Amino acid sequence: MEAVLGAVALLSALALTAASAVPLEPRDPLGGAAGYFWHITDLHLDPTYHLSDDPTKVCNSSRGFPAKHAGPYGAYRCDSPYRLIQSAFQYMKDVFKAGHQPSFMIWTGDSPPHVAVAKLSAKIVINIMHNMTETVKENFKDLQVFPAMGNHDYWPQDQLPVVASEIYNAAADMWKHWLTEDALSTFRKGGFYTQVFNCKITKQTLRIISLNTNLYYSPNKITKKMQDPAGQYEWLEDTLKKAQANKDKVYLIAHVPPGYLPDSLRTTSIRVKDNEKLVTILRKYSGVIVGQFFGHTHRDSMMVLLDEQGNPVNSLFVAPAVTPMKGFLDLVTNNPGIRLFKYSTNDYSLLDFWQYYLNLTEANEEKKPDWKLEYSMTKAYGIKDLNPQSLYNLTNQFLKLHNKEFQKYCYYYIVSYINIVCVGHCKMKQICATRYLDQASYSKCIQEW
Ligand SMILES: *[C@@H]1O[C@H](CO)[C@@H](O)[C@H](O)[C@H]1NC(C)=O
Ligand SMILES: *[C@@H]1O[C@H](CO)[C@@H](O)[C@H](O)[C@H]1NC(C)=O
Ligand SMILES: *[C@@H]1O[C@H](CO)[C@@H](O)[C@H](O)[C@H]1NC(C)=O
Ligand SMILES: CC(=O)N[C@H]1CO[C@H](CO)[C@@H](O)[C@@H]1O
Ligand SMILES: [Zn+2]
Ligand SMILES: [Zn+2]
Repeated sequence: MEAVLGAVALLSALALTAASAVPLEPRDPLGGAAGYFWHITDLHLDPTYHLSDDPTKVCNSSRGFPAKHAGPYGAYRCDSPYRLIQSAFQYMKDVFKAGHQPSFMIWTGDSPPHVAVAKLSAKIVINIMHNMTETVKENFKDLQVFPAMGNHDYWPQDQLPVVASEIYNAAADMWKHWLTEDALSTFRKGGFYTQVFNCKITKQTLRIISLNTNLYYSPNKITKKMQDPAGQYEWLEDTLKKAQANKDKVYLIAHVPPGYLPDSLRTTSIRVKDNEKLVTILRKYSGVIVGQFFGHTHRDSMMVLLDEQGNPVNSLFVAPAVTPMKGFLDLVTNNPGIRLFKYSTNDYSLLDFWQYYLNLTEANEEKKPDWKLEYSMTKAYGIKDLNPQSLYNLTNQFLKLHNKEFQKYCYYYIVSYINIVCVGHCKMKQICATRYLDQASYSKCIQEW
């Protein structure tokens, strides 16, 4: 984040106000050709959050740093107060008040707060995951939810194991409500599963694959020397092969994304060797995978996977966090965000998404959580859908000097937290990360910039 921080400046020329956006009108006839699903991620509840005259005492997640401008809905230096999460869920229900319902929700992990390992325990982590699960269930009674494990959904954090464990078991019990016995059986052993989404509108089968990419995350010491932790690669290939044979369509969901981080140079989110392996599998089965959804970075970004010939074959989306905090040392953070996808009921291809957000500063000032539409992907960027070719063409636009779409992309990257100027190395890192997911093509992009 340092480089972006260095380039922080106000862009007065840029008219990027949320007021110009048209909110989703739930009363609009859907025409029968589209369905909707929510994507929420990185809730990071901090149960210690409370208003205090001493800004260092507002929340344990600020780690003793002052949480300035703390208010009832949170602070940029703290993880989420319960009230913030409730306000997000309330807004999500309001969007669909008029009758239409979303088909399902994907939830890509990280419920506990960013606090020192010693301040948590397996019991506390399970309690917080249970609290978040119950809160989702209470708010969305009949909604099918597909969760994925995050690196914080474990204790000690990041150390997700390759065998049955107390926490996998506890999560499986909590999520019984949503997942089948088959799904739970692989989940209990390795934190991953696959399950079909039963849709009454279409004969096309949608298969969800919830991958435990925390097994490939570099801070995970258990899996460091393993070729195929928990046999997940073999299982993934096998699952994709069967989906291909059955002509299923697949949505892949996971917490930690593949590819390169858009704000640090030459840094993959998962280990380099695992990134290479995963990208190879994703390319091989790009014909069955129609969407990929991740969290973890807390930022709003997209990637388009290219095949070996450089053709765009898959669209990947990283949704921003509900928590406004990234790490206690990160000064540029993000506003809280939630995302609604629109898909075609014919083939589950992605038509659009609406990114909603809470201006936390404003919410605290007004003491009212006024969640709003931040942008719609197709309208903001002038593209016709979210297919790989559309996203690839958009990244071509980004390359141009002073490109307006790219300036929006950088603003939305941190959920309209602050206007940033992203040029030079900042732009290079962002662009190379959007379209080059493997080491060779990414290095080439950096070298030739
Ligand atoms: C979750 O925790 C909050 C406090 O952080 C509490 O108010 C709420 O009742 C809890 N909900 C459940 C379902 O446990
Ligand atoms: C958020 O609210 C603050 C305070 O009202 C305001 O200064 C800022 O411009 C708002 N940001 C956005 C993106 O609307
Ligand atoms: C992408 O750009 C190419 C070349 O400009 C154009 O022919 C094609 O129609 C565009 N495709 C989409 C989906 O925007
Ligand atoms: C702000 C806050 O609630 N801080 C708590 C952090 O955790 C310790 C215990 O480890 C509590 O004593 C503090 O009150
Ligand atoms: Zn997180
Ligand atoms: Zn994470």
